[in-house]
Amino acid sequence: MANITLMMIKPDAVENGHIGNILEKVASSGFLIKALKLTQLSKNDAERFYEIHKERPFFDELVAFMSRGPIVAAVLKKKNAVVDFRTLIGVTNPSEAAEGTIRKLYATSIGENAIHGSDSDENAEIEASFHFAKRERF
Ligand code: 3AN
Repeated sequence: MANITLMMIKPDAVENGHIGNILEKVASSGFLIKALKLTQLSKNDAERFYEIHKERPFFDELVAFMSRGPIVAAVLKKKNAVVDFRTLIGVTNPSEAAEGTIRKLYATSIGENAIHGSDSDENAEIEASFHFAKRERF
């Protein structure tokens, strides 16, 4: 079992001033920060990151949203990181997310849903490499 996941605090949550609260919740839930940066995706970066969704009707909206302002990217470590982090963030649609999850607390819509977490161990490694050079990962 791999023990890392890739988190992004999305532009909506950064704009709304939630970086500190989200990092505190992540850390107090047992995730160790192994890489961390404030950065901004270009349109091309967002298209590459979400390539798997390119045929979906919301793709253009998703790319515009994810590239409109800064994000926080992080590699997080914990036993069973991918599954446990997706539990912590809640389901895609914040109106259906469980009480206490990050999306329930901080997301405003299914499109602007505050936070990303990798959906598999394989994608966690691909996404970590997308955002971080080797010397930025600890
Ligand atoms: P998750 O982030 O929960 O794994 P995915 O992988 O299905 O969800 O979707 C990736 C991102 O695409 C979501 N985080 C959200 O920003 C956006 N998205 C997903 N479904 C929709 C939708 N129906 N309308 C608009 N944006 C969506």
